[in-house]
Amino acid sequence: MAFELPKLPYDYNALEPHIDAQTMQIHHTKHHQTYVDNANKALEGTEWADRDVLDVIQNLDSVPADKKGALRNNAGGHANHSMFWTVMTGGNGENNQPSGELMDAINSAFGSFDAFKEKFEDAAKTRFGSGWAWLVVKDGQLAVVSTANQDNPLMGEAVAGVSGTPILGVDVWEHAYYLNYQNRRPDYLKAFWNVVNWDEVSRRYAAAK
Ligand code: MN3
Repeated sequence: MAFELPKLPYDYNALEPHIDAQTMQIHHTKHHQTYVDNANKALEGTEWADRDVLDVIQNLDSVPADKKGALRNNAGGHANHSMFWTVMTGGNGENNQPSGELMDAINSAFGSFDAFKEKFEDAAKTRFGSGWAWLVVKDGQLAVVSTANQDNPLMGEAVAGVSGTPILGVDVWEHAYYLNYQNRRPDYLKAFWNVVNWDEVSRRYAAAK
C-alpha cells in the first residue's frame, strides 16, 4: 500500500503557544503531504512500493539507483515527520522532563538533563541550513547528532554521516518555525521543550536499547 499522511494525535492548536496552529497545519497538510506524494511517485512500480518507510530509508543502497535521491529526500521526509508528530504533545506541565530509566540514562550520558538540553539545542542551532537534531540510541548508549535536509540516522553513516536509532527529533527547517519565530531558531528550540512527549520518547528508548 502506498504511504499515507498519518493523522496527528492532537489538534493543530494543541501545541500553542509554543508551536502555532497555522504552522502545524501547513507543516502537516502541505509539507508532510508533499513528502508522502513524492515518495509514492518514486516507489511506484518498484518492488519497494509496499515496504515500510523505515525499511526503505535503511536500504537506500538497494533501491533502484535512479530513485535513491528522491527516496532519500522524500521517504526520509515522510519517516522524519511521522516520528516528529508523535514525540510532541500539548498540555504538559511547566516542568516537562523525562523520568525513570530514560532520565537515568540521560544523566549518565550527558551529566544532567540541563546539559543534555544544551547539547541538543547546540546540535540544532549549528545545523547550517535545513535539517534535524536527534537523540539517538547507538550501541545501547544515548547520543546527540544532527543530519542535513531529510536525512535520518537510520540511513547510516555512509548516507547521513551519523547512525543510531532516533528516539527524539526536532525539525529545524525554517518551515517548522518561521511564521511564529522568523529567524529566531534558538527561541523555537527553547519552546520545543514544553511540547516534548517524554512518555513516547521513553517508549522509543525502551524499544531501541
Ligand atoms: Mn518539516
